[in-house]
Amino acid sequence: MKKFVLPAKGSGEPGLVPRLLRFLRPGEYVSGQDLAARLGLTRAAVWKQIQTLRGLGYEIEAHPRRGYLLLSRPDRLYPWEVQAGLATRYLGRKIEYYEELPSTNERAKELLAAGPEEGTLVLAEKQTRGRGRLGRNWFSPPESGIWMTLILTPGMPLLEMHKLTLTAAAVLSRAIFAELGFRPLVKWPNDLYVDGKKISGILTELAGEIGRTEYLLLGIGINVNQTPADFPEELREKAGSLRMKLGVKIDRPALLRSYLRLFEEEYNRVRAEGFGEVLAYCRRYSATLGRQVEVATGNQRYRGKAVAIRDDGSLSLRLEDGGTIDIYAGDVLP
Ligand code: BT5
Repeated sequence: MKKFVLPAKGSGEPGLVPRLLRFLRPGEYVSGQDLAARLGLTRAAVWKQIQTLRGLGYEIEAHPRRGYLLLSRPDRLYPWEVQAGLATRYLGRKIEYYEELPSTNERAKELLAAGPEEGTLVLAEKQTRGRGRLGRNWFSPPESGIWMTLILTPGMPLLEMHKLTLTAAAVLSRAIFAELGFRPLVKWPNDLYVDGKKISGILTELAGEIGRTEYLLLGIGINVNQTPADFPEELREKAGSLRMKLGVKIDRPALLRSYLRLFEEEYNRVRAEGFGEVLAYCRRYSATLGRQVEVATGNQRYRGKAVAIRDDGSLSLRLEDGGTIDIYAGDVLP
């Protein structure tokens, strides 16, 4: 398990990496001497750090007279890449980053014993046992998606926690619109769809004791840069990615930053004022409302028309016998 936790400012490795990167710009040579002076290192130590950066996938030209030139950045969600220009107060201020994990939600659970700060983010380039709801699998190939878990302490009653799933979904749709210019639809209660294909799923888990929910683990999977061929046969018809919609490769750290910023804002608002705005969004950009659907909840199945998302976030179905039922958690079957 290869891991980087972004350490306190400037201490040891990879603490120097983000500092060094601040001085390396594409199209501009920086001399080793300059870097050494700015970082308070010897030139030999700078060279060593440059080698570390190269090992992390940064392409850097070393010219004997002119110095160093950053040629390209790797397509990675390194904490310092995500945090460069991150405009949040507490979300993503602490990041646990892994090349590979069984599941970011599982890792987040392990961290709970140490009492993590609210907003701690667990990120993995690849998951080997990514989880969906109810024991289903979440396909999480390397370096193409955003597989993450946010650790939150919402201090909300247990029965209201499902609101945060909707909040997470609505805000992700907004962030994608802000960054990429198209708006995925929210499929109640936890998915985003683009052109009829699922591009994101959310797995919310609670941890704590009865009557006192301490932590909410918000696990979010976003298909960002997959091509159709990257999906296994059984998902090819139903899964999509943002790149498949846009036709170009997408900057994952930028999208993640935008999401964290918008989510922090909305999460603060939901806690202070309620989730009226989220509801309005989910109703307006719904993949579910107005459709004949079948919903599985517990071991029951209901068929009917999805007529409303109620103020408490439940989905209201008008059943075939004319009655209505409000559902708080379930699966809308295709
Ligand atoms: C979800 O479950 O949609 C929640 C997925 C949450 C994944 C994140 S990734 C980071 C964090 N760590 C984890 O271990 N999990 C969370 P559900 O509604 O049960 O949907 C699961 C179903 O979606 C599967 O049975 C497949 O049919 C389909 N599926 C699996 N992988 C997919 C993918 N990458 N894209 C689209 N659909 C997928």
